[in-house]
Amino acid sequence: MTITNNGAVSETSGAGTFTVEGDIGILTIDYPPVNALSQATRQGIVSGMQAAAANPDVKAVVLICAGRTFLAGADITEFGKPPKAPSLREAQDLIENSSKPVIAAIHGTALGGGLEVAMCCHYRVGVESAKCGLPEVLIGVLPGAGGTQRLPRLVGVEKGLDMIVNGTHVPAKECLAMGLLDALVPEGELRSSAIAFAKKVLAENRPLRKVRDLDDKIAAVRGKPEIFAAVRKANAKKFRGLPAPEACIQCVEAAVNGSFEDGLATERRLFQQLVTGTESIAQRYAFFAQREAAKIPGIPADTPLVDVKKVGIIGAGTMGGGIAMNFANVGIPVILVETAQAALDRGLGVIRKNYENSAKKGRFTQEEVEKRMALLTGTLEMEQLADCDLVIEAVFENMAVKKEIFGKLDRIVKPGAVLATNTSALDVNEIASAATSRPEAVVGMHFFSPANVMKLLEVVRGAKTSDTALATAMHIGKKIGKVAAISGVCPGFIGNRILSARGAQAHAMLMEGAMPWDIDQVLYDFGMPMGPYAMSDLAGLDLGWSKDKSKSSTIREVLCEMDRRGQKTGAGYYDYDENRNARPSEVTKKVILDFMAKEGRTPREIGKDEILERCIYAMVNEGAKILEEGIALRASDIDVVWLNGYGWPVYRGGPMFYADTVGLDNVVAKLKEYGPRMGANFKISPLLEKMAADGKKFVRT
Ligand code: T1G
Repeated sequence: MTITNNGAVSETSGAGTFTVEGDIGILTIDYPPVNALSQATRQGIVSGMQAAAANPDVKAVVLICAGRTFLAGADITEFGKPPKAPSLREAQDLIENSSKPVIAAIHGTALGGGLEVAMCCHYRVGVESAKCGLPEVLIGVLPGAGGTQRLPRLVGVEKGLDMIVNGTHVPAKECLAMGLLDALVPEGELRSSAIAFAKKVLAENRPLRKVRDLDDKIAAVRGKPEIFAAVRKANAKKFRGLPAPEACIQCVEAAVNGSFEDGLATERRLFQQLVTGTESIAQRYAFFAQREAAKIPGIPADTPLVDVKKVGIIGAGTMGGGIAMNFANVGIPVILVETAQAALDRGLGVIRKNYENSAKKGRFTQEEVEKRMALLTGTLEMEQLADCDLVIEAVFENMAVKKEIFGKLDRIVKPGAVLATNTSALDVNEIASAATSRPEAVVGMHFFSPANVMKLLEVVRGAKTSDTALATAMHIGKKIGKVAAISGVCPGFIGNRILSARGAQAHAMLMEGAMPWDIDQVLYDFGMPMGPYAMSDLAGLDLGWSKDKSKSSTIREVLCEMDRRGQKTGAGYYDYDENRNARPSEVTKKVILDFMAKEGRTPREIGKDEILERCIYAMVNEGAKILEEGIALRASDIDVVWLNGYGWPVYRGGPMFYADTVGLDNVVAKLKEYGPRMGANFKISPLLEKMAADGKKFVRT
């Protein structure tokens, strides 16, 4: 490492470059894509800090990153591998024990270990668009480099605890207000502003304040265990099955009740427990699987994308309105088309009400509500969509209606636009055939209700869908905050097809002696947010049901005929009290037993293991078929769909990851053991059998 004055650039060491401008040393980390704290990054920090200490001209140091973001955390790919020197702790100690003030200059996202490094600096400045967070809990670990000890000292225990157990990325303005940042600096002037800040610190001879020595904010809650009890109680449901949040809380409790070093020791101990646990391995797998799903093998990396500046949505109902909100949220104008003014007014009214509710909860300012509403317009004339770059059809599931719409879009919308259908199961190829002049422009964009909330977007690739249409749908999906996964064309695509496989087993078991609440309880205990019958009651049993065509041919039909159409009627599979609390129903039980008697069936006791295995392994088997048929590109894409669209517990990785943890040979053996009980039409996937025989796994971790 050779250093010369007047800003001559030194040689780099690792991912760090150290330069000196006057009496300020600038340590720049450049480790694309997110300046993760890899070995090279840690080496860069260590060498740069050593150079700063050794250079008498250097009076203060600015730590800044090149590229799109400040340090975004430890390099997750290094987890589970032998540690490589220098350690993160060594880099942090050089900063925190520096005799010269060190200023962190933050842009993008200072996350995890990145923020933990910044909290070892004496000061932190950031641009307004920056965010800070300790999201380790989201990958099943905890801030393991002093974050649980330093953050509460800087921002207070309650705010620190909230950030740590929720892994939130906090905007710079809030970080300034809570004391995590010392100054906000103009966008595009981070480097110069940070240097000016460093000079100011020197000129004012400000103290070299170590965060670890701050005590007032944690002393304020000493002897108040109720703070931690309240966080545990408030989050019990959300944290169900996840060990990391509880460990985070214990670390912050240690920060309050003990010395800094003892707190660090607690943090280190609990981190080690978590990082080797199956839950964190599953959560880290889910993190990378989501990013893998965004990659489209086989299409050129430079495939041109449609620049989506204006979106048209056909249908301003629940789905159309929810979809529209996603685009308005990111500043993209939307024009909604309806067939009647009343429907249009109702649709826009529901959107406004949703935004107003968010404003009431403090998520939006009223000004932000109005900004979004200004981007949403409506029309009764489809011709108004002519200049849209993307049109999404979100009308009811009727093929004839959809084909008529796509025929019109084909004639109206400018060339080059992407024409998407939000169908949840219909044949995208058949819909595309109606856009006679441009089937290649047609793609499926299957949103999940509520479309403005649910993360999953299934992007359905038709036989003729062009690379541009596909890549644009994936790109815009990410831009509006969705987790997108590609599916081929088949009934139900990936998610609903697997849901049907599970439902078939559940319904079969109803006719063998299990009650809806038995099945729901098993799946809830497994980690699902709710079972199929509670879900049906929530959504309404009468979706797709018609009174005049109903022939009492299924349990669902009979319940609907009894006006037991779910929570909305106070009864469905379950009975509900005035607060919609569910309880098993003797009425439903009798309907089921009568059905069984009619079919000459005798109820049998079905164990919890059988309920779980028949439901989950049927899902795995269907996933294997989806892979065999090329409907999904990767087994991990199937997991991404179920993690983000159906509430599969993240600490179990997804159906395919879970099957690997059980062992595919055990899955196949159980499916064979249940044999005919799985149903006359049930066939074990040849791919699943072969992988089991070959000792293979679906996914790599
Ligand atoms: N380690 C390794 N690779 C990472 C990474 C990380 N921390 N973060 C992102 N990547 C890769 C990602 O896989 C993708 O790769 C590319 O970077 C772009 O990511 C001691 C132990 C920073 C907000 O949890 O939240 O610090 O697919 O597509 O949408 O206490 O990445 O291109 O090959 O997500 O602009 C804590 C995780 C770690 C942050 C950017 N930090 N990352 O989002 O890009 S644990 C995190 C993110 C820790 C300490 C503990 C996001 C982002 P590829 P991307 P993005």
